[in-house]
Amino acid sequence: MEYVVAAVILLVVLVVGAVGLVVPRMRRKELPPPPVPTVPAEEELPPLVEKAPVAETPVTEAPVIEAPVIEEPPVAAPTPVVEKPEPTAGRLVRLRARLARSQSALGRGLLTVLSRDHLEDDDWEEIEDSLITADVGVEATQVIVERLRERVRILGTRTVAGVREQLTEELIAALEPDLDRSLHTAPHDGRPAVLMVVGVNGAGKTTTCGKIGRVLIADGRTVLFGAADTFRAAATEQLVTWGERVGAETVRGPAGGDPASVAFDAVKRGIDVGIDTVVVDTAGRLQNKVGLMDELGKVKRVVEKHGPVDETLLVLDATTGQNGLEQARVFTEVVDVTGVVLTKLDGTAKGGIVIAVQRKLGIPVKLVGLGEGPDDLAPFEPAAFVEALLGETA
Ligand SMILES: Nc1nc2c(ncn2[C@@H]2O[C@H](COP(=O)(O)OP(=O)(O)OP(=O)(O)O)[C@@H](O)[C@H]2O)c(=O)[nH]1
Ligand SMILES: [Mg+2]
Repeated sequence: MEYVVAAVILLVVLVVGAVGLVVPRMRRKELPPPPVPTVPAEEELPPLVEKAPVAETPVTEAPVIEAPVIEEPPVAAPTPVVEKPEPTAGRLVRLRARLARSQSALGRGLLTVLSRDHLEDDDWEEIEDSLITADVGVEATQVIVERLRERVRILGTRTVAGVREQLTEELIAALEPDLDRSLHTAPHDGRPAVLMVVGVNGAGKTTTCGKIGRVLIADGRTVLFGAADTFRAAATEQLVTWGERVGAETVRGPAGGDPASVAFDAVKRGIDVGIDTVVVDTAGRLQNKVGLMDELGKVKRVVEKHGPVDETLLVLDATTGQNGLEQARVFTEVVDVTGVVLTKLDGTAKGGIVIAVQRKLGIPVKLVGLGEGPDDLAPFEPAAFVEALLGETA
């Protein structure tokens, strides 16, 4: 019995011992796998951290950085709204160069004739033709050529340079250099100067209002536009756009409204705000439409309830030549025109129209338009103009 008990105890000890050896081994076998994936996982973390926040985020953010760049223009847009005009000094030189180019036909024609040794009757006729072709007008041409012939005869001028000099003098004389070409734009009697701009459709009235405003503002004046062209909605927008460009407020009325009341309101606003110069744009009117012309007269009368209009500028398209003159005359009968703005001289080789306009209307050409650009407006100077007209004969 004792042997049996001893054998059982021994067996139990052996079994427990065996289990104790096997189980830990099994546990060790099972355990290693978990730590293996865990450790490498932890080891891989750093690369993930590097990739995600440091390397990849900036790449993802790049377009985000670009976005504000795209959004910036609207923020920057208001800045160029008021443009700075080119200096007036350099402008005249540029305009003269452009004028000289367009007038070269007249210049070349005269050069050919003037280079001949002796000027015969035929030559003088050719000079006449050149001037008439250049829109100087028959009447004015005859006067110019007659005087020139007389001077050449009396002075015995023989050289081309001599004849050219005398032709220059005659052309300048025909342009009546002593006429007052100043623009009355300065405020007076505690109220703004008032400019009215009139003329047929498409002559360049609205553009001229904008260009004048720009020059005045460059000179330190305050300007207000009155959009009294209520016939076309686009006309008002066109003037408003110019106003924004040059830094002038625009008083406008309802489309199809009464132009006279818009003009009245514009001048009233100018007085209230203390503006220096009010520029009133009007609708292009056909000279044969009596009703429209009457209305133009009304615009002026209504504005004059505030005080006299300082300048009424008639805008004429130089490319319409002699025909434009007939239309122009009707305006001078309706409103008291104080000056002519001859536009689009860059688009014609017939600069002589300046002479014809002044002669026929008896009104000084005060400004000339030489292009569509905002700075393409110049004060008219007879001597500089004739030099440019004959530029090629020098
Ligand atoms: N080449 C050239 N074009 C000009 C000049 N002045 C004006 N223009 C152009 O002529 C066209 C008509 O000008 P606007 O100022 O609208 O003429 P408008 O007299 O106000 O016309 P309406 O309002 O229709 O009567 C525009 O395309 C202008 O850019 C100029 O001196 N030279
Ligand atoms: Mg217009």
